[in-house]
Amino acid sequence: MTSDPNRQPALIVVLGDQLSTDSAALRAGSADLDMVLMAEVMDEAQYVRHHKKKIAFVFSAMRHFAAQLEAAGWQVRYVRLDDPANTHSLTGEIERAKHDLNISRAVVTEPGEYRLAQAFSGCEGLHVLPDDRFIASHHEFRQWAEGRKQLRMEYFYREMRRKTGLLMSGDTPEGGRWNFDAENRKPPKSDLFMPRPLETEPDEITQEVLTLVEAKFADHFGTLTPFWFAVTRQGALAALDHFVDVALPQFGDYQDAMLSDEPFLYHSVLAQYLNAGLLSPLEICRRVERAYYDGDAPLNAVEGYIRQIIGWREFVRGIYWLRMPGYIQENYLGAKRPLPAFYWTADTDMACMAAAITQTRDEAYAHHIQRLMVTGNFALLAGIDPVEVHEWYLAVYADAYEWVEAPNVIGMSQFADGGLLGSKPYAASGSYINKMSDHCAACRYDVKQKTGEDACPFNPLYWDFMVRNADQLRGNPRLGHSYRTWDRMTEGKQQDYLDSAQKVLARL
Ligand code: FAD
Ligand code: DLZ
Ligand code: SF4
Repeated sequence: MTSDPNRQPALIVVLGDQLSTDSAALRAGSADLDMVLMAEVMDEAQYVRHHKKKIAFVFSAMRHFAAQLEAAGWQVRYVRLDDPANTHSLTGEIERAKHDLNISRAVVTEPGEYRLAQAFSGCEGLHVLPDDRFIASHHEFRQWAEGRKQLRMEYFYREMRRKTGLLMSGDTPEGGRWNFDAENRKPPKSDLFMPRPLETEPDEITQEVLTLVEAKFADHFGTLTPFWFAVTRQGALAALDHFVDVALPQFGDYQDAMLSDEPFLYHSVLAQYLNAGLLSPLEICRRVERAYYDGDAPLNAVEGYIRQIIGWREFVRGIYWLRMPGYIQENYLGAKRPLPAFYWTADTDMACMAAAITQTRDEAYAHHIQRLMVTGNFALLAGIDPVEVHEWYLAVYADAYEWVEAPNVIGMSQFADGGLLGSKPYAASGSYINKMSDHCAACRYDVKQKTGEDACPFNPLYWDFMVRNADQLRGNPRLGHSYRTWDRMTEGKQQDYLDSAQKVLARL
């Protein structure tokens, strides 16, 4: 677009999760000629009722990014939420800007969510460019997926290792293996030194946004302050360095551990920066890889971390675009129960659930195992409608965008896609949570009791889930052991489990 000296000015549309100066749309534009459009709109803040911290993070990062573009010489039309002329939809703002500025051509990097891609496809004169901030394009993923009976992340991940050269020594993976998870996933120890993610002091721009969010979104879920997320690329880079220095070496060992008073453990808490465009996946992985070659972090941690980003993150994006629009409606197990109110209040006697939800409310963050094996596991066992579960996850986490959240929830966590993403449901009784956390010691329920009023609710619910869904799951070879255990129980014991589960479900 820059090469034609006679071309007309264009509108370069930058969305709230496209805050990268090298996004496709900005690369296609010219600071001398074109106008950037950014808009804070109610439609995006409320298509699910996002956590207050998430809205504040996105708005503040958008405002800082607009200032950065202006400093670099771009003209920016920045529409604030409280602008009286705001139409409160992105398509409305594109049309309004085109009209006001007398511009007929607009350019945008493809949005991450299907609903917005659909809305943009109806906008005349809007050119959508592929989002090349990912390692695999849609086309590459489709080609890889085509003709495969099962899509398994591990094989896709190896392709991404070969493509990027990360942790590769020629054609061979570093250390002679692709995956070092056998050395990871230790239970926690409470005397571990616990790092914290880097905390950023809110500046004037962020303070103004916090006031706005408190005024306009007072009834949304979540605690707004203290607010410590970075809101600039520079701040996000500092958070990356901090993670590599203080937490990465132990990331692998304690990846699946949970401790009541430690919301972050050795996790990076970078997903919100990465998904908003403040960091790129490859720069994170190269930084982490360097720590390994410099002898600052062990291979099990570095390989495990890189796998999450070039493996899981790319893989779930591929699945999303392969299977939308139907994917978010899938309900293989026919789960229909409404989401219990305590997902919003944390008012439950289950200590593990109360810890995960309280922390989600306060930080707009929970780490992977809390999302998968606590709140996700409970919803799966209790048979909660996957659409309600999906909408909860999309609303409550600062890193949540549908392209990454939906495959994790609908596929990995709720098995609602029937096993496209994962080979078996992540269903577990209380003993898994007891092994990986310190929650059970302080719980009103007894994790060792299998049935009855004081039994850990996860225990009877696990068997109720297996029995309820036997038609769909009994044939799964990875669940053979569980069904054989069930079959060996006396009828009386089986009935005790099912009766206890009904009591738990009735209380929901
Ligand atoms: P770390 O544990 O430090 O991991 C490093 C990075 O790897 C993350 O920042 C993230 O970019 C990537 N990553 C790790 N696991 C996954 C995964 N399964 N899928 C995609 N990327 C991954 N991640 C999101 O970014 N947005 C979501 O909305 C989201 N929803 C989830 C819902 C459920 C039910 C589950 C089980 C997982 C979800 N995840 C989601 C994946 C993962 O839980 C988060 O990426 C992670 O907890 C973010 O925290 P972190 O940055 O400290 O990650
Ligand atoms: C998440 C979000 C929020 C809360 N607000 C805005 C906004 O006001 N303006 C905007 O351009 N983007 C916002 N976003 C990010 C978008 O929802 C995101 O671009 C789409 O979901 C596509 O991934
Ligand atoms: Fe959670 Fe059950 Fe342990 Fe209580 S006993 S913390 S409900 S796993």
